Amino acid sequence: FESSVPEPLRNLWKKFAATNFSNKEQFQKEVVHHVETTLARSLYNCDDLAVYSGAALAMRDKLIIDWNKTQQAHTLADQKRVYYLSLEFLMGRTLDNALLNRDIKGYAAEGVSELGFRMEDLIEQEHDAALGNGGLGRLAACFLDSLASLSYPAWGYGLRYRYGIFKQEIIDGYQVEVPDYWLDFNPWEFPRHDITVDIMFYGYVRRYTEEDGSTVNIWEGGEVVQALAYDVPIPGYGTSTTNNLRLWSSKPSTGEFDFQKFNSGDYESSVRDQQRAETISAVLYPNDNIDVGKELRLKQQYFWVAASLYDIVRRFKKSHRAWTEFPHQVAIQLNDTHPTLAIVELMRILVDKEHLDWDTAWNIVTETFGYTNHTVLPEALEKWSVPLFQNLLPRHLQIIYDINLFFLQSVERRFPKDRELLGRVSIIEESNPQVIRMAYLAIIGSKKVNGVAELHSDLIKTTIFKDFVNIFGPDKFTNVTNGVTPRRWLHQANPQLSALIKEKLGSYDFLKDLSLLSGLEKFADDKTFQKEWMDIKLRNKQRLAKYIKDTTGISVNPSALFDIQVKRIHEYKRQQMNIFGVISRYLSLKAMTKEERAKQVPRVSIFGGKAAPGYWMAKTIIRLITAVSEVVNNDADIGDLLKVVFIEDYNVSKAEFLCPASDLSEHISTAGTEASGTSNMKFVLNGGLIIGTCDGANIEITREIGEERIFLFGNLAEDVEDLRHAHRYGKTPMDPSLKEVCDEIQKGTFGEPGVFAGLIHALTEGGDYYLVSDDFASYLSTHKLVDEAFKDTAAWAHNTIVAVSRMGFFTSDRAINEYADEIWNIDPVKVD
Ligand code: Z2T
Repeated sequence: FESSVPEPLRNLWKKFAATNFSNKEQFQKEVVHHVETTLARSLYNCDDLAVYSGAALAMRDKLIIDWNKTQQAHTLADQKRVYYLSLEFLMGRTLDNALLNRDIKGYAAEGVSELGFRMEDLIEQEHDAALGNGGLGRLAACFLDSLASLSYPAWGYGLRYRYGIFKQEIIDGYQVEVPDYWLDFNPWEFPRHDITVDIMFYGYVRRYTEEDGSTVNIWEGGEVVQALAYDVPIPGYGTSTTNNLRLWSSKPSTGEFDFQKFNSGDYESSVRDQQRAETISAVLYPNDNIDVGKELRLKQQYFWVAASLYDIVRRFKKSHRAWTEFPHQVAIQLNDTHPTLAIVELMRILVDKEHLDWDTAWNIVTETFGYTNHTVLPEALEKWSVPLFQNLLPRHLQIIYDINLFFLQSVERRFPKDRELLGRVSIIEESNPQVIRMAYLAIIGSKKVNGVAELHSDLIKTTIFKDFVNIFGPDKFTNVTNGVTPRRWLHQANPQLSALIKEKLGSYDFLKDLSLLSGLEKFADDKTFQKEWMDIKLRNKQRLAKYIKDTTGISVNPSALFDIQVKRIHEYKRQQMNIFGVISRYLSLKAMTKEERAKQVPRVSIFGGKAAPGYWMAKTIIRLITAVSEVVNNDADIGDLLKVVFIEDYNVSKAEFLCPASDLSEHISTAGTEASGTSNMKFVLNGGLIIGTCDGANIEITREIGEERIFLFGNLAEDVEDLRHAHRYGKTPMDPSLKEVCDEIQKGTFGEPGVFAGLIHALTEGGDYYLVSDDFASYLSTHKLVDEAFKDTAAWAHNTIVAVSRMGFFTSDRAINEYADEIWNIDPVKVD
């Protein structure tokens, strides 16, 4: 190692090397120390927040020591690293997770209890780190946990948004967005004031000819903004490996902050410049599966990509290897197309700055990148307007044109007769204005392209990327089915269930190797075990019932069937179908005699999720759910038989207590639209069953757990096109039960019907694009099967135990090992 401390003096450093707590008393000492010094509080001036902060700071110290050790081990090992580029990391809370991953929660909880506080209360003080919208961002967080737990040398790179996903409030039944300012006190990040990168925008390209006749392109004259690194330690489970998540924050570049202006009294405009720079990392775009094409978003993407690549290249250069070695040292994974500019930026670095010839550079680039696609929805595929792009990144546009030219030339040579092919696969779409198809650029610049569940990976090969399979051959396209981390989504979210499983299996090894859950299956018919299993479910439901009572005033019966759909609100996810189904159930109950009603299974229908602020239909769906809940919950005829609850501000920490409390969860997207889904995995892992369509990972869950343990319904992906076509030609009469529901809404049962006209219109004149009517009858009849099945408690217990015992495949550890072996070609590094 290089060091600025001369060899003979290093012993003093070693003598005083940072140490950290490893038992209860030492932990208490650190907590009190931080409360009294770092926080300047005392025993006489102390509350949950102060003690949470003290505990978090103590934990941070511990993590940072392991972090240092890990980074040194990785440098020494000098192996290939993976860089996971994601615009979203939906981390949730850290304290509980860090305590559990380091296996010290037991004595830490005891320690704070002796100081007069309860660990559960402290944990609740923490603000979620909500730098993501939904599945894509949470997947990135699960992947970081697995990368560290499996000891892979890996870094995450993202943006340090000042405002994460907005906080949702429900006011008079409508969603209202409130800013989520989360950085007030964030003990989990370390600013690295020495790690900064200047990033340029706008400007022009100057081209000149060198003495040897070669042309050189220089991008210059633009605006400069500085990227400042913040590091977040990522502790693995059962290892001291602590990886790094580096988040970039924007500020005015030191050269740029105009002291001239400042000193000459133009204070206001110099402050404006500062604000302009800070705007870049100010706010997360709150859209899940929708592309809006705003300039600021493109600025965010380039800012983050350029800073990250600069950092990666700087680290590579320290090893003094030849450039051609780059792909042996570096794998870069593109989480969707958001970081696709990295392909172009690396070309610019290699060609314009390092003066490599184009072909050498292109070979390096195409050996380095992998691209994960997360959606086939056309409205979500990123396309940048060429004029907008040219103005912001003129040199990058030239490079894209060159990549496209060479690509199209090679296609033309191989398929000389297919004239239309070139237009179809061109990176530039000849629309008005022209647009850049980012997915095509990502495919062309990557070594491997993967989808996130089997059906989805097949669909991208046969639909949106069909031509590219022809051009590059099928081996470039692969599948890595998503997974979730069992540390957060079982051990942390459901400690009682985790402890019961440990009791049966003999150890917590299943948290490192989830396939060991298979050892549970032999207890599936054990009556005492079934009872313990269902008692835990009941306690989790009681906890949720209490939360619902405290936050909404609604009383729900914990022995009712808890039916939960929590995810971003989107027409393709079909929360509208769920609430129409609830209305239908309500109408049936109303039509029953008292005697008939007495035989029904009581239900609690729970919804949660955010609508993108500009997504009017999604907001209308929320309004219908809240309107139905107001009517149903206050109908004396109905009582406990049906309750409808909308949980405000669904986020990671709420998911942690919702997943363990479900009997049934809904994953009911129109077949072929949900790439994978990951909450489906979390719910089954926590002993719930699923009602779902043949879509995304539901299909693989069915294969693993057995079709007798999942309530599948609805049309198949292969039939969707024809069904949509039939709607367009007016050949599909509305399903009669759905018609009744629509009539009831239009009668005004749920308030002014005009409010919901858009929803009805989408089903009728709108052509029912998401096939609600086509699937409605089978949706309702499948819910009847659920009711019947729920009456047989022993069979239900059996099925949920068997299902959990077969969920081993859906750990993110398996997914990460597949990426490591098939895409990145990386090996773990031992740190201890
Ligand atoms: C997102 O959460 C997902 C896909 C996107 O495509 C964008 C966002 Cl923000 C651009 C989700 C998928 O909808 C979901 O099916 C999948 O499980 C998840 O990504 C992780 O792959």
